[in-house]
Amino acid sequence: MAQNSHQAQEALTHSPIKGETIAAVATASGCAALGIVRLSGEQALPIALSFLQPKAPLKARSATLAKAHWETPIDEVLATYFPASQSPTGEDLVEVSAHGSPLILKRLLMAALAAGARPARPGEFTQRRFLNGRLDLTQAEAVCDLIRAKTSEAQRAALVQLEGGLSKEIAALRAPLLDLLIRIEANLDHPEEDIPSLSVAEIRQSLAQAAAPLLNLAATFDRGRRLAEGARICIVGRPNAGKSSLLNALLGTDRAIVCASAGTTRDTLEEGADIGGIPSLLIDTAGLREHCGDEVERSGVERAQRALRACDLALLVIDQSKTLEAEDESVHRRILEQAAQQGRPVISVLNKADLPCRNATRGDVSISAKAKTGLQDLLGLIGRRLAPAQLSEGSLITSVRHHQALRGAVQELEQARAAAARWPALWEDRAACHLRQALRRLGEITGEAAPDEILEGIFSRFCVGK
Ligand SMILES: Nc1nc2c(ncn2[C@@H]2O[C@H](COP(=O)(O)OP(=O)(O)OP(=O)(O)O)[C@@H](O)[C@H]2O)c(=O)[nH]1
Ligand SMILES: [Mg+2]
Repeated sequence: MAQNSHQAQEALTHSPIKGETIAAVATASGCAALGIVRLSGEQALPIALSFLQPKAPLKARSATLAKAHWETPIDEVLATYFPASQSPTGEDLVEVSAHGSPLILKRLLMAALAAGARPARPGEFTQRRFLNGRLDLTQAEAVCDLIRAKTSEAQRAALVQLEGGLSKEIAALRAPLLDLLIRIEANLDHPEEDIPSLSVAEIRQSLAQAAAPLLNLAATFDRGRRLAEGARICIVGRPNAGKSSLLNALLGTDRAIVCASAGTTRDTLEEGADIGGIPSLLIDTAGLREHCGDEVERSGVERAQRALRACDLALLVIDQSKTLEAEDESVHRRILEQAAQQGRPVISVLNKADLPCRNATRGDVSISAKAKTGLQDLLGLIGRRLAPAQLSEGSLITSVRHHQALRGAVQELEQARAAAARWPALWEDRAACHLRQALRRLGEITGEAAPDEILEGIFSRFCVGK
């Protein structure tokens, strides 16, 4: 291999230096009809032209046919040049679209690296969009969510965020806080001027009014998190009730071992599924007993209980073909009581409906996991329990980071209210301090006040080339 080829290989494996033109394959690995290599930075155009032979000069924002050549011919490609003023990254950008062969794309990338580009870090194109003010942090995060969305609902929520829906809401939440802070600071800084001062009662009321929409937005997190991460649906019940059979029936595959002997499932078993548009994680668990036979079974039961505590919805599977004993009743009661205490929905699923019914337990739905009957009713019920409200048009909080920042801002407002009550003479200083903190927490969401480690963490979640 020629020397520049070695240099390119080195650049592929060594850590990048900041502030240069970056290059990456922007399409997924593997063979495909098309593949794209992107370059962004001051030198994007000359670097691209070092390995491209276009028939005409590259025109801004239009595709030009060119031959790619580096040491030997690579491919016939389409190159599109976006000058900084019209480029998504806010700097010169060239996209080279070639046949989607991993070898072709690797050689195009190596040609770019040999000409002075450096390999892009994960998410660096989006990071440059953010740093160049083309989008704020919530929009940058939405790019990642959009790519990863597993259902149409999750995709829609990410699109609202990408279009600036969340940023607008945060701006609307900040406005009254800023207004309040300005009024308090005007009083503090210019007590001699005749600015009408706020009474303690007024400030307390204004703070409560400002906190309410913050709390409403934070409350969408439960639903938003389910959309982003998936709802955890835990299948629990007594041994042999048909839990693993239900998991298999919902997945449409023989994922879990099913056996006539009780105590087959020992460990928890998780599998992703799309349940009524909501990405879900179905969790099969060991049958619950009050007295466990051995240590493995005890661990299995503990894991089942942990999964139950951490789930969004429990499916309590009850074998309706069996006469219930005292232990069955007490385990069922405990599951229902625990879920009620924690405010988690439970669906009682009467299984084995293909067999004669031998108990009078009232369930929410009757199915046969074996004969696969009643499953549509169950799916409908799951969808309704997980998404009781109609889809709102507004933003949903889907990220833990946004939720924590919102909660933090609400806490600061509560502390400002408390300060106003506790120190009637000195409240203005303290309230102003908490208001500034609340504004900073909201600024973290959009990126105006986000520390470097938050930014690093966000962009490292991206794939290379995005
Ligand atoms: N007739 C009938 N049998 C079923 C049905 N669902 C499950 N079974 C049978 O019940 C037995 C136990 O099923 P599993 O799915 O392994 O039950 P489980 O609750 O996972 O059991 P453990 O893992 O031991 O707690 C197997 O023989 C299944 O074939 C059903 O709807 N109808
Ligand atoms: Mg099982």
